[in-house]
Amino acid sequence: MFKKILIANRGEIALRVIRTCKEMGIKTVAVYSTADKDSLPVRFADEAVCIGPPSSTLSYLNIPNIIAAAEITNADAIHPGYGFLSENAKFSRICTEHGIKFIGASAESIELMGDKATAKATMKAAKVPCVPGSDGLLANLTEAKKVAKEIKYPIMLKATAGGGGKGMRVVWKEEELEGAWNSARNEAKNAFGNDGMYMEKFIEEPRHIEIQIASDQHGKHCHMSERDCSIQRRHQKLVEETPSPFMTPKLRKAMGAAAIKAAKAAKYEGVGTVEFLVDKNRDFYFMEMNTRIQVEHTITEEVIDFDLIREQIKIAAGDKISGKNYEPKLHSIQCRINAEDPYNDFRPSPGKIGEYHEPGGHGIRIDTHVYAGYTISPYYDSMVGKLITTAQTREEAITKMQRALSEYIVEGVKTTIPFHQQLLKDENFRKGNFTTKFLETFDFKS
Ligand code: MV4
Repeated sequence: MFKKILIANRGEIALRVIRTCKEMGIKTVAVYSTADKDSLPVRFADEAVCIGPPSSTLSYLNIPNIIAAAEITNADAIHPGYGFLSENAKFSRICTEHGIKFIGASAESIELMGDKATAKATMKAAKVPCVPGSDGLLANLTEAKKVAKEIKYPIMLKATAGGGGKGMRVVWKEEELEGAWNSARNEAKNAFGNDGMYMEKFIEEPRHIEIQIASDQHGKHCHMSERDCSIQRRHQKLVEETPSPFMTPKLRKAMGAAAIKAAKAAKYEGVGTVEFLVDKNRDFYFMEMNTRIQVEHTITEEVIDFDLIREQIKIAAGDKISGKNYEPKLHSIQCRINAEDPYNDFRPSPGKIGEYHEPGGHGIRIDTHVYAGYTISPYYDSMVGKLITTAQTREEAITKMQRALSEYIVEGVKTTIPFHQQLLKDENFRKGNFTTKFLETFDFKS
């Protein structure tokens, strides 16, 4: 097992990793920017190294400084958390070259899954269900027209370097194709320096359901049930839950098996997530594979009673997994509490937290790095904390969430708490009747 892990991240996930390391008897090194010198990860880690000024590019994305911090502290592994360098193939490779274990995917898996057209071709070859569309990249507009005619409109153009909705266009009829083709390619070129495009049939009103998997270094894989992440706004998840209210035992079995096929095809090692689109007929299609621990891993931990960070560290150290799959035993919901103004287009609301009180009691978990007097910096994401409730049934988990939200006091910054309170009262949400389009029409009142 590792003796010392450096956490190349900040905020709640850095704290989350430190907590598990402490329980495993592993020493920890926090790295921090000058903006985070008073943070809890810095306080609770065994050692802390400043890696630069507030700007992420100069600190949490600064590979030479992070590697230097690992070398001077003698860390034998690096945990990248989510975001920042967690899906950076170059960083994974540099860690390996320095004899430091990267607690995440290999550079090869990251590269393979990072290029969406290649990822999809790999999945199709492995017989993972994929949305009908072009075979790999489209050579030109003429080919795009031809493929669209074959699969029929509406179609979606997608940037191969994309993700998060950038370089993506829905096209309803041929007259609109040329304009969409040009603007999507431009956007992709500017955002990623890569304008490769592929095409898919547009799935109308899908659900976003993802499967948590784990794969060890010895060829064993398992799935750990699903998370429904359909409640998103501009590709930002706001609420996640497991089980999905749309799930059936038959669908879970099929999606779990497909996720394991995907992990095998990617020669995956570590914990990861296979994202699917699920249509109204419960047909499902591979969307993307995330080669990192995700923000919403928490709800999976609650329903299968399992520490996913511990699993991640054990797998990285070479431990074997049993290969048995996990079934959700409870229902868990996570509300992301962000320092954003839900009444003002969710505009970030950084600043100093005044009074602060967390809800508590049975079935409530809060993963946060904030405290009374803490300043939420404008340099990083505006998460205040993740509020998670777990109960026997969905109804009880929702009721518990409403009770918890009513006790959560965060003064000094605007938060998404009032948004969650209204959402949880919505009849369709309560019935589990929602798709990824839900928030487009959700009538949030000030
Ligand atoms: C789609 C789709 C419909 N049909 N692909 C959005 C982000 C990117 N990873 C893929 N996305 C989508 N791909 C086909 N063929 C709809 C979306 C989509 C979406 C997916 C999941 C969660 C929220 C979404 C919001 C808008 C569009």
